[in-house]
Amino acid sequence: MENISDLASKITVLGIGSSGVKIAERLFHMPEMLGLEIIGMDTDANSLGKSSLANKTAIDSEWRGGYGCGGDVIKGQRSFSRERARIRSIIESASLLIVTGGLGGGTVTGGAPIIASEARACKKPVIFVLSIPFVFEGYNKNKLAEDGIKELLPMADILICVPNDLLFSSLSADAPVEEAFRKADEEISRAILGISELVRCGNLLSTDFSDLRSVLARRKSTCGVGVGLASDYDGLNRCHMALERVLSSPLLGGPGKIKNAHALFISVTGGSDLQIGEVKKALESVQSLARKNARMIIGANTDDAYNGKIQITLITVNFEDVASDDVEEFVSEKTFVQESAITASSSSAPEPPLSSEYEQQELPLLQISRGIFLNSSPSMYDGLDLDIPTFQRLNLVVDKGD
Ligand SMILES: Nc1nc2c(ncn2[C@@H]2O[C@H](COP(=O)(O)OP(=O)(O)OP(=O)(O)O)[C@@H](O)[C@H]2O)c(=O)[nH]1
Ligand SMILES: [Mg+2]
Repeated sequence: MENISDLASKITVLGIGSSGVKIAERLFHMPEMLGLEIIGMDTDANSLGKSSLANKTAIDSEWRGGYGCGGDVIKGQRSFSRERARIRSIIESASLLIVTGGLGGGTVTGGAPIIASEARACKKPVIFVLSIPFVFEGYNKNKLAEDGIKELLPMADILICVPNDLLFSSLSADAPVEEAFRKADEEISRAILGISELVRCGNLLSTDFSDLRSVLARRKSTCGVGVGLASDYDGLNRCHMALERVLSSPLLGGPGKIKNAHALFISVTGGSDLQIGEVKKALESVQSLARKNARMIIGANTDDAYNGKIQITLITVNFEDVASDDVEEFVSEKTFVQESAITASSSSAPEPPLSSEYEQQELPLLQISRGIFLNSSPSMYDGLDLDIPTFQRLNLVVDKGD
């Protein structure tokens, strides 16, 4: 693989286990998925049969009889081991493989490490986007998931683990379990779409392939992902809205993840109406929240499937082998970063004043969240969004009386 366009030439998304097939199905029906090869693979013939995926394949049906693994990881491992040749041919025909599913059951937890080892043998990059069970699913499922992560971490190029419990931040307490899983399908499939956008054509701003390769090559802990999609219906400030949604994306785990990341993948995708100013604002805003020496791998695309929309995807990566002085440098910097703040430009951010113990500190007025109005249509009047507090809308500076 020589460059980023080779990596993007055939992106295959492989949904494994009953959960992975559901996520793959959700992705399959998204209008923006064009160009992705989507395959569902499960030991459970019954659940596979119900899927509307065009490309689905029962695995190890001869031995398992199409009954699934019943939560037994060893059975999952054996099933995938018996099908190594088939898995290898999927990997070999892909330029980049994205594997998805929910850890905690037998098929996904047992099968994922086999896919990782085959991808290693083929020297093909593989990204895992896997969910961690809800705590209410019980200790055993969570323990299986934890063991699965330990096994996968040294083998996966990128392992994005999505704790399902994070979804509670965007679910009401009385939501049925089915709705919780539907939400998981939606968030994870959108994240996969965003990841694939990062390595796609990059017709506006091409991802630096050597940077991407060096990040993939390093040992990492699990990664976080945030996706924000906004459309013209969100009003004039759709870029700002998409940024807000990235930061409050349940799968990111809070803006603190950006501050702590050693490397960040950011992709901005829009239709032919995407403005360069929007791309600039998105990139600078994320940059202003990150540590100064964080590696930024950025890409921007236009695609007609996104006409009238803008999608920002952010992946946070933490390296395991970072020297302690690197971390200290960051700790001293982060004191001055506002939690959840989006500033228009990192370069225009004021330097924190050196102050004595008794001097009044600057008021923390950087936060420009729309708060509870985040998901509602803006109240526009005369071209102004009235849900944005007046002092921010008019860019007022508070007089400290100096
Ligand atoms: N996103 C999503 N996750 C699900 C869904 N159903 C279950 N899960 C999650 O995925 C985990 C694994 O469940 P399954 O995918 O059904 O298990 P499996 O890998 O097929 O394993 P076996 O059924 O033992 O063969 C569960 O513990 C849940 O956390 C779903 O419909 N969507
Ligand atoms: Mg199953």
